Amino acid sequence: MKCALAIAGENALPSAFVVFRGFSESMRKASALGYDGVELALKTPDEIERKELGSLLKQNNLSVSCISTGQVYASLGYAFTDTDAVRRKELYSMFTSFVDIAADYGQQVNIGRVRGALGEKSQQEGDELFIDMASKICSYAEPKGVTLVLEPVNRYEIDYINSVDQGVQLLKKASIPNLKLMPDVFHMNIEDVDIAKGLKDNIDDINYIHLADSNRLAPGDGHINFEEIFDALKETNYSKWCSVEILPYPNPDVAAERAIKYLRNFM
Ligand code: LER
Ligand code: MN
Repeated sequence: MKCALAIAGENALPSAFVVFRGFSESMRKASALGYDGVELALKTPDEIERKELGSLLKQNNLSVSCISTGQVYASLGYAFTDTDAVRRKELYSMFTSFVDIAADYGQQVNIGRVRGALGEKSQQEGDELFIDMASKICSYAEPKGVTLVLEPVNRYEIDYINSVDQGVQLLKKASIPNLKLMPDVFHMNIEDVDIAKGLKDNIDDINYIHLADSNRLAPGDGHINFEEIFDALKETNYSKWCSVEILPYPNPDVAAERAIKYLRNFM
């Protein structure tokens, strides 16, 4: 199993769930702490220049685990469930550019809160809007070897696809080969009955896992049972990426260091 750290650009919203901001310095620190890779939480596809990204990764001996897109929703308000044709076109175009980056770096693009809310829409309507957008982006991504990963997010952040079960149902309905699941144990702790069992039972659909403790601090600093989670993952021979997506407390350096030190006990 490989372990990444989620990082963002300097201009990321204060609410972005990352410990470090600024790509160059963040990568230097992630590498020094022993992370295998970085998850790039991007607001727009042009936030990092491709050549610069390549040389930073090489310099620091890191891989990109995934391009994550929470800020596309939080900062710019784009959503897969939007009904506005112009906004849908803009979102499609932005995601194809993310896919282009992922084709060279990471081969995965996340769909977290950017799937959007249901609001007044029925579940059926939401599903149709989501599947329409996901199919188009996944068709573009498929020949480039890129997978999109859908992240169930707890009800206090969004009203659509909160639990792993709901995510799996939507994947079944969509039936898109390069659309997979990305559980986040922080959200599972709120929405799912049993985190370890939920991961184990759905392992065939899972391509990526977000790690944070119950309070979104470093794993080990809350009350999620990580030993049980990693036992379950080991039983399934999970060897893909997991990524640390936590708040920068008590401060960014301490949080990032505590997380990797604790997780290495299980990996
Ligand atoms: C938000 O809570 C989160 O976990 C992100 O990864 C999803 O956009
Ligand atoms: Mn997450």
